[in-house]
Amino acid sequence: MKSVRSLSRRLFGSLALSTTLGLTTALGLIGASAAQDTIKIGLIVPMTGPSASTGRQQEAAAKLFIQQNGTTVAGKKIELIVKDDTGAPDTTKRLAQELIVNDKASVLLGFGLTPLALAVAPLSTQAKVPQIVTAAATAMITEQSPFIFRTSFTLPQASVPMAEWGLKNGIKKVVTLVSDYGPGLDAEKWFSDTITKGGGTVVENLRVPLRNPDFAPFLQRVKDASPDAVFVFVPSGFGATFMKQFSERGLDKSGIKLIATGDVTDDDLLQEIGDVSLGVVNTHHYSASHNSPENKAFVEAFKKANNGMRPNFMAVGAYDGMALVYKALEKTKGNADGETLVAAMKGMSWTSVRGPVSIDPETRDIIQNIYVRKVEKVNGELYNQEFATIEAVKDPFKAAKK
Ligand code: VNL
Repeated sequence: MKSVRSLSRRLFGSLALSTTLGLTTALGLIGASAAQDTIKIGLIVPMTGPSASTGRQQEAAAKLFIQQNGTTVAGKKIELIVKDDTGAPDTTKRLAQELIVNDKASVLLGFGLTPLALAVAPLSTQAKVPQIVTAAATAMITEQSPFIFRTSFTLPQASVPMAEWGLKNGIKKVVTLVSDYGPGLDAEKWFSDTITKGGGTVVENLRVPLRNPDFAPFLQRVKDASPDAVFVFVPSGFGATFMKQFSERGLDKSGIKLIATGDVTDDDLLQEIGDVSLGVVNTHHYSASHNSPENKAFVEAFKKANNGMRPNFMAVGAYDGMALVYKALEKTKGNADGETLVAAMKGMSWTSVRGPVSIDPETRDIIQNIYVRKVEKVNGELYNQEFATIEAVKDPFKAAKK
């Protein structure tokens, strides 16, 4: 636990975790959930604050999944309990405790930002309750508890293919610009290392505070360095602010190419970002315009149920998190005991709306395609149009340790 706390401090300076020792006894008394007739699933996400769009998307997707797949699995009734942690780790932790101890939830889903996922890791270990991270994407999260699984993605998974594309497309001199916390540092490291190994140079690594970011001074430094490209990561919900300042500073007309992870050109914000995003090449695991029958049906149903809202990668993370729980319960014949569910979830594979996915049995992280996309207009609307696929990508951070 000590290492989780120090890592979390390092990743998110000011927000420290408090100890959970007092809870150990209470959690030790739990374990009756296997015999329950109703299986409770807790979804903890930010529904307010700067990451509210993540909560909105994830709640809508989890509800759509239940609407489409029914409220009964293997003879057990499913109850979804949604909680708003406002993006504050202490709140996430308190809500997780309440869901585990009072509601006897069998599984927890959600975790909109890395520090929120880390705050719950010691609880999932102690209570032996599976914690499915459907949003946060710092690579090391899944290492913090043997009960953590992930259906979102990792930043190394998305950033290495972006660097490889750059190297093949004449990008030699780059500046990176990332939000200064876990996923940003992952994006910076894996993109920079790949570019450098391939013979390119990284002239500056710029880190922008996560909270209330002012990109202007950093964009000036990008301009002054005049690289071939600037590689950017900001979390879901922050892309519009970044792109606005990018064009206000004239970077879109500077000849410096903008490349990014798909978090920046998030489907949820792309229309709002507008034409300044046209032509931006980026890498990610999901686009609302992914061309498959499963995705077409998903996007249509999601929009219909949510006043036309377009699903983004956060929606898909939660939709697949629910799919993982349902599939595991089918396999265990409705047994929701934590260790039984963990065993069932390892190695699970299915056809997601993003393409084929599986859960790596060793790391409990998702293995999935990463797509190279370019922002284009399709019937008057902006989309990340996929034009190349890197198949079955494992998280490079864990693969490198072997
Ligand atoms: C994280 C990573 C959050 C990627 C994001 O959006 C994202 C995280 C809220 O790990 O905190 O797009």
